Amino acid sequence: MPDRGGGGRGGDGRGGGGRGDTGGGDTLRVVELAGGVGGAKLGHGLQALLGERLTIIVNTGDDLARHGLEVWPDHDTVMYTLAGLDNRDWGWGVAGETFAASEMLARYGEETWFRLGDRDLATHIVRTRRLREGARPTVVARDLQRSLGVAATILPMADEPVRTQVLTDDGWLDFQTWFVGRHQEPEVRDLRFDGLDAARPTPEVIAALAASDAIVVAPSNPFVSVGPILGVPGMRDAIDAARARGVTVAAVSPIVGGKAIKGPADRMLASLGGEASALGVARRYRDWIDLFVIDVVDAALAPEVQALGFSTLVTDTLMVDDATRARLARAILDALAE
Ligand code: FO1
Repeated sequence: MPDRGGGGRGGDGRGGGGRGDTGGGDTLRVVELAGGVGGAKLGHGLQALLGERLTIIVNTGDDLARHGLEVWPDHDTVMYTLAGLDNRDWGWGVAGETFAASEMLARYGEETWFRLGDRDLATHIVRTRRLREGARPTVVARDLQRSLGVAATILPMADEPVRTQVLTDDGWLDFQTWFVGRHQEPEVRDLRFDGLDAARPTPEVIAALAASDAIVVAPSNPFVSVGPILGVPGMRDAIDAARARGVTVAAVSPIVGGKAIKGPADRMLASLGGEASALGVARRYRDWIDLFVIDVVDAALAPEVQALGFSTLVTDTLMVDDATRARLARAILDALAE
């Protein structure tokens, strides 16, 4: 592995704490498009520098109902991470979690392969009550975040339900049934996003994009995290309108050295067409991204990525702790502020 001294413009690892330094980029109003773990880590780094000037639009296609409760994995992963409550070993759920309720659910014959911890269940109980009382998902999300002290704003991409389905040799599977229930093992032949055509960006999403100075696409799965967000009718128009007024869209490659840091993005790139490399992702993003952020491991790909029309930032994109989360955020904001 090359020296991860920070590479290109990589920052100095400061970041963290409130406004960060007065370096470029901290006054920017930034919108991050995010899926689960990768989006949460970068969002944590961005929040350390931007505070309430950060808005994160999260994918809702992974959402599901369990035990009669509404569970929003991507939203909750981002929320817990930005609240400093994230389980660093798993990347999802709450640190120090217990599973007493889950054990009791199993005794009643409930399926517990999708593991819901005791603290996590509190989130689903409050959320489900509010939704049943008629509150909009966006409003419920915001109130949960405020209760946990999250400074940034995390917005569901739409308030209408969207459910990702995965086609395998065993037929169509709900996303979490494939991702968790089947351990991502069956090869993905196709994807479907039920409800996507009837979904619309919320007024809050439209307003955040209209007010943004920069848009950052997290190192999330281009198919099942970024894909559904972009697929919401009207979302691309809102992003294109931002670009037309000079907003730069930066995307961080979710593929490093031909591999996904976490999750199935590399295998999906291979099985759904495309190349499991940062270049393969760049090709998918080429008509709406301005700046492509690649890891130092893939520095040799920079000329080919630039040939696609992108500017590139080569830096250390591995986020293994608070400092490296903030360093990547700093490097991106500095590049965006240029
Ligand atoms: N991922 C797992 O691999 N196993 C689980 O049992 C599991 C439970 C779970 C509960 C709540 C939640 O918000 C996320 C959970 N995840 C679990 C992660 C989740 O499946 C993925 O992180 C996202 O859907 C992908 O972005």
